[in-house]
Amino acid sequence: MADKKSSPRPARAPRQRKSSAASRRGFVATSVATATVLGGALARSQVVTPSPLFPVLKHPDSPMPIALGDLTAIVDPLLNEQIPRWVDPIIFPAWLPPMSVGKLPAKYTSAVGNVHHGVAPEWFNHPSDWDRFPVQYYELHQMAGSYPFLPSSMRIPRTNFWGYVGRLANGTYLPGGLPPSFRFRIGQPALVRVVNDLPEEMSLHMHGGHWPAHSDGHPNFLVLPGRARDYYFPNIVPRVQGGNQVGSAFDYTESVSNMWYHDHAIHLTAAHVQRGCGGGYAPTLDDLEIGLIRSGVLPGIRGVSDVGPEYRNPYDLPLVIRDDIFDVRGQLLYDSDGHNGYLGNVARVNGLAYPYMNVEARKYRFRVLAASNARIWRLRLSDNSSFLRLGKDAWLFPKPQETQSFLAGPATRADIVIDFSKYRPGTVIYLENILPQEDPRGPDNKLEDVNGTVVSGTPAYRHRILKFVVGPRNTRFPDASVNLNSSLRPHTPIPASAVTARRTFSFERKNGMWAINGQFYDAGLANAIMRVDAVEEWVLKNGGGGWWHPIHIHLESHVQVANLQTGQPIPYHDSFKSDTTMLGPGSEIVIRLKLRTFPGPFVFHCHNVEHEDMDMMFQVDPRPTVTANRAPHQWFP
Ligand SMILES: [Cu+2]
Repeated sequence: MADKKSSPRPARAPRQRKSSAASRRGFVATSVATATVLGGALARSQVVTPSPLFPVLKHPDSPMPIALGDLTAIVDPLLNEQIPRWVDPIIFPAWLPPMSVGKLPAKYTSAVGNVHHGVAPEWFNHPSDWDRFPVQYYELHQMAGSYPFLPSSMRIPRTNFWGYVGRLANGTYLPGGLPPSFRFRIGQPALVRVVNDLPEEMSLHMHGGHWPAHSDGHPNFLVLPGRARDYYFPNIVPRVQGGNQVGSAFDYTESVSNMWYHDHAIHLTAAHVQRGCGGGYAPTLDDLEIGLIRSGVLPGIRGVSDVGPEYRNPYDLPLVIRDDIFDVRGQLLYDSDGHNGYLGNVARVNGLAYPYMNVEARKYRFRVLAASNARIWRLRLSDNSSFLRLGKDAWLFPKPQETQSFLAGPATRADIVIDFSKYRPGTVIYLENILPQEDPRGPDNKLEDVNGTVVSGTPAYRHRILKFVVGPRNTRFPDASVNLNSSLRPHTPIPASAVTARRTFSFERKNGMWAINGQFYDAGLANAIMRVDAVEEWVLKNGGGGWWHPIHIHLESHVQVANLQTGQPIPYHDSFKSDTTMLGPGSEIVIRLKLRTFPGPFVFHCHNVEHEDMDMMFQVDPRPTVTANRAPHQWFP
């Protein structure tokens, strides 16, 4: 631990930047706010006694351990036009195999729960029908590394980052610059031992999941430096009737397809996500979705793209999109913009700036994740052709939607299928963003004007982020059959008659910070208390100022049922299950949700992570019995 403890130098005032280019562009290298955040966190971390169980580790892709937070040498940012395009092929996250299945890994140093932060009580006490398949055991480390994220032709130093590294059964670590990809199966529990090899407190949120409160990445249920927490992911769906009675039917309309993971540490989420602790990808399969792949409806290789250790699906791939600022040394720069939101000037797809991808002339499924801190994207193909959208956030739609574009704010997922078979080999197509945004407040549009499926005319703003080069199709594997008539995941609406309470949450600016109903986040206060299994209707209201707020609710999916601002029907792609609902200026959207299975506390918050950190976040606390106590009814430090 000695090298790690001594390496982060105390933050000091940044040097005056030499060039005026940076300030002209408006994405300034650093700020007092940044220095305060980093300095405070480092100071706190120094009093933590590291556990002897988990010595600091060297990232497998790094020449040496690296400490970030070095603000002693501030240099100019790279301008967007200094980044060459389409130099390197796209990379994809490596799939992390479990260290063992059904038995404790030989390389675990202690039994489940026998780590500093323990394990969820549900690990020891849950209904027997949760476990259809044996437990998959993993170990995930949060550590510093470096990787060549900028185009190789720039001959620039590798970019330092903080990220996630998976451990393998033999005790070695999975190399690579991207967070490894978990692949979960509904009915198969996972136990992920998360070890913090970084000098700040961390919290891991598996976004889109239905988890015990201990394992949900609550911002105060941390993994302290040198410590570990056993995250228990039961990978179950809630029951149709609620409750936890063995044999009571599961609600498979709630099965998730697209989860992702990122940091959620109190007041540090934005800085951690920007350094690389975000954008981890966790596709999840249930019997229905496995059936769609096996029968050739969804892209895959029959007999191979199935569950099991050999799983491989070259036609079903993640595209994790974010925007960042790099300096002329190739290092990430961070500016929270006074906690308004970090906007980058360089688009990255799966970590790389402006990569290209060779595709076959066939259908590809892309699970697109907007993993930006604050940027809102509207993505389309450069020829404005239509493609299919299969789902939003974690869930598949009942049937695909034909679309020419989709809106994706922070944390939004769009599950899409692009059919490249209509192009001749050699054709070049780009994925491009057509939504300009210069201000963290949001785009200069109404939400309704940019959330449509049709793009008419030529957009004034076109930022190409990924180049597709179409090649011939490998005829060994048949193309997928998915089309507008394909049945995907059934959806059962929540009837108005089931609603037992209605609440209004207004997301607003207050004293230069971010509040809900006039209150800042308070870990000691449960802001919404109800019985487990309650069905509620919430009005999510934009409190004004032209700000956009993507609102993320933990624990359960929610469904948009009315738009009180426009009175218009909810568009198809927002009509089913979501975990994040976008509020544009003036938005007032009614959602319904059932809060099943797990007692709280859970959080809900704006997913502009700078807003979340300061302090637009509330706690929802479903309880076995409603009590008058306003403090969260359980707590897991
Ligand atoms: Cu916000």
